[in-house]
Amino acid sequence: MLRAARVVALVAVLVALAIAGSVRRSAEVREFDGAYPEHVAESGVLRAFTVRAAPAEVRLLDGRPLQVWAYDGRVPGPELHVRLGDRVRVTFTNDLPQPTTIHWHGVRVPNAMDGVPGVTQPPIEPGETFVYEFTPKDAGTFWFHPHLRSSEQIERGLFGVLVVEDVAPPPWSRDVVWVLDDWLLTQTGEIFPEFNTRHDLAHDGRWGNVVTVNGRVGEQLTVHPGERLRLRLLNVANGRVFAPDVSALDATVIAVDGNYAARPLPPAGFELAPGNRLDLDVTIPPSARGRRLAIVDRFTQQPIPLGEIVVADETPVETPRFPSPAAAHVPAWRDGLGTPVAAEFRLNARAGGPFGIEWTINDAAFRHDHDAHAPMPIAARLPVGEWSHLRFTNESYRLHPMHIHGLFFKVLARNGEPVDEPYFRDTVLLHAHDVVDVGAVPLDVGTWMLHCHILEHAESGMMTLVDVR
Ligand SMILES: [Cu+2]
Repeated sequence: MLRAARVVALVAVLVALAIAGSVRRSAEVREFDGAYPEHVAESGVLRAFTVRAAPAEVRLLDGRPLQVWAYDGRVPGPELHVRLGDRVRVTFTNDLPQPTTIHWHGVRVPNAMDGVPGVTQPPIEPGETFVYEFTPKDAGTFWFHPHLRSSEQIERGLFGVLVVEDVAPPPWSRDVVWVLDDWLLTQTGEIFPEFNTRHDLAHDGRWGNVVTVNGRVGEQLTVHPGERLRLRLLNVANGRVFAPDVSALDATVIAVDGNYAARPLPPAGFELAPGNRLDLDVTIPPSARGRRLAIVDRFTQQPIPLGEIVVADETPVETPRFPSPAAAHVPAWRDGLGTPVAAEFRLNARAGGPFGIEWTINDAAFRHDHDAHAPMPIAARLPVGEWSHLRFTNESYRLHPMHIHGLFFKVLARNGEPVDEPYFRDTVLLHAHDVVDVGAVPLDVGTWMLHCHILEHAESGMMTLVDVR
């Protein structure tokens, strides 16, 4: 009798624990409900593109010819525009002297379309063709780039933009992408031919000596007074972080890393690390007629001019009126910080590896190129559709913009201080010795990469996998 009573008590305790566990999980999951979706309604439209990567000569920077590697012979590569629900088919041919892949940064694709060599597909050898096909589930600003020897291939000019438009896009008078980049050139104006140098590895990757917007120095965008435009900023640099000062503009941030924010936000203080996107809703007031509105980078001590919006000296046009689309459901997850940490990623460096220095996650280094004989390690296993509290701990003095494929996450705290960023991210910048807590409800099953987006850090080991099941 006594024994039966004990069994009943034990079962009751176990059931109570199980209920408590599921309630604990589902509080964050319930709050997440209505945020970015598990599925997208297909439009039935197939958008087929061909993209070819090959060496090319283009007139860049100040107009001089430059030997690059390019998608379709242009830098930035093609700007692919599709509408939410459209199926995207990209028939890609590699005419580079190296194997490559394409990764669709920020796009929730089926795992097999993620472009990670040795994990989701074999490298695409020179002369080979690979077909990428997926239906983006989120509207916003995304980009694509190689995921093999990326510190060299992206630096040489391989990057393009994927804009997924809303089903009913707000009636901006203009929709413009500014691709921010920098180039390390030799004295004779060639791309500096050594990659993954000891200097790059010991610092924040390869920082260039020429900063460009859309491949040009001193980008200018001419607009009519009164216009209202969407300006999509994207950082494709290997290592450089930008802090765009847009105070000359009447602008709000409406989307970060693709997805709309919960509300329009003041643009001051945003850092655009490699991989990050920032979408601005810009109104050109009629009073700006005839003026030049400068956008300047203030991340470094010396401000760097990025570009100018040149307002024509003419009769203002009527400003499009519509509510800001920055009205997404973003969970607050105020109690998320108190939940157990499902996985911690400690970021550090040590001597060793083929470059002399290797960057590590949880004391492990992995390189696509040099460690391809071994399976890539899995640093965390996350339950699909459930809450995960993750922590990045920077044990080094360097910058690390940490990027996770296949999911969006929200920053919960920096260095223990709760923060409320009313938006999701796919890349978060850690400064020296930062500890950043994030929360996520991954919806897409797969083995996804987690890596530093300073490409020299990634290339020398700072990459791992998270498995979502
Ligand atoms: Cu890093």
